[in-house]
Amino acid sequence: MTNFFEGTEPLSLRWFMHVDMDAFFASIEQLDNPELRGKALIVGQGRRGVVSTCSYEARKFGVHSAMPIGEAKRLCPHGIFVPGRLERYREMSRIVESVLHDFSPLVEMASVDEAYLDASGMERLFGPVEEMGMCLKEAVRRATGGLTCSVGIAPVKFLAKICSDLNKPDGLYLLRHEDVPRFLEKLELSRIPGVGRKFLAALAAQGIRSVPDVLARSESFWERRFGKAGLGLLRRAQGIDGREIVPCTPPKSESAETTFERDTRDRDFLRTWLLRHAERVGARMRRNGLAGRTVTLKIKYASFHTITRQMSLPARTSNTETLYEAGCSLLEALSLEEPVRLIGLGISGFEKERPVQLSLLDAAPEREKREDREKRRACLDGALDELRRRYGGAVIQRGRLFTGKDETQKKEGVVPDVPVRDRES
Ligand code: TTP
Ligand code: MG
Repeated sequence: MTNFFEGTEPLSLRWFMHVDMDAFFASIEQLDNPELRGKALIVGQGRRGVVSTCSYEARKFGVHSAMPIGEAKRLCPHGIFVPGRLERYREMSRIVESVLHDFSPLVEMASVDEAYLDASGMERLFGPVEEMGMCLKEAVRRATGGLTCSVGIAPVKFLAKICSDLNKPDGLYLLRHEDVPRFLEKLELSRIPGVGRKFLAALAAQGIRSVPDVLARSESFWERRFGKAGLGLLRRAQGIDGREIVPCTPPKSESAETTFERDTRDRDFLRTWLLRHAERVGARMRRNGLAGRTVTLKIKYASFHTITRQMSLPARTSNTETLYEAGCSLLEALSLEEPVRLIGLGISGFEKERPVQLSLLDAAPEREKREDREKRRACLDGALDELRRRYGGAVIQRGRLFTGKDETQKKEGVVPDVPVRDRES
């Protein structure tokens, strides 16, 4: 009988994967604007600002992150300088994150462009861990429309991170368990996390310049001389890192609320604000791939008395219009005995978005109608999100946001942009 696991790593082996996008901000700029491809591109804010990052073409001239823009201009006068679009980078980051979740249930986003995954025991799904890494790189490339990343795979977290940097860009480096001692022996101390310039100088003053030098000293030496940092270095030099993946927990609810300059009983005005909140909350949910079921209306009266009203939708949604309708029906049920000072709209009961669920309580024709409507709304939201992503939030506005009447609105009828307080959470 053949062994089922023949040819694969034993399942008990731990594998950590570190994924780091290549020249992240600059690559996104080059992806969105083909004219920038192959050019020395520097992303950084303002003439007196610093470089956020630059393309690999610019790195050849010595430009790097955190360098003053002025210096980058001196080193690379023909470079193209762009200010950067954080919102777009965050959006890409979320796309990458969602790809990573297809490869492991344990994903930790360590920053906007890097993540750790627990890749242990995935052989039956993806084949040997190296193949899983290749598959993941391809999936990231496809989902982002062409961005590359570099992957490091190792038995512990800190080694995985070091490895992802070794074959950049578009690299993959696998450090096998049996190769760890040899790898560490040759590892420069400055590559070990926690070993900065000062620590390095202090070590050099003691004649400690390599991992074997570190291992040659006793635990009590490290504790006595360098305390916690010393013991930390000794552990790393031994290849020890007990840190596990800390998965990011998605938000449990999304909401937006506004306090008005003047208290109001004008229902049209309040509905207009509900639509605005529904747009913001809906857009955030769609960006995060979430859909919720419980809609909450919050009202604070002039006396500061605050009430909330909730309703449960027949199915999870992230559609602006559906949220808005739910908010309006909750508002309709209120008598507004006092003028309103604040209105808020929230949604909870999240789950990752998936096809609309069937409900046994829903009569079939009704359900079909609702599902149809939800699909149409999702198309509209998708189109609006895309337009705003490309051309900015102000490029397109729902008609109703122009027509709500209230004396606090500007002449052209637009809801004021900056009320007293505006909050999202
Ligand atoms: P990094 O992963 O450090 O850099 P990178 O992705 O641009 O390049 P590499 O291929 O070497 O990984 O950082 C990710 C992003 O974070 C980077 O694109 C821009 C931003 N960033 C800053 O804004 N300031 C900084 O000082 C650094 C280091 C990064
Ligand atoms: Mg990077």
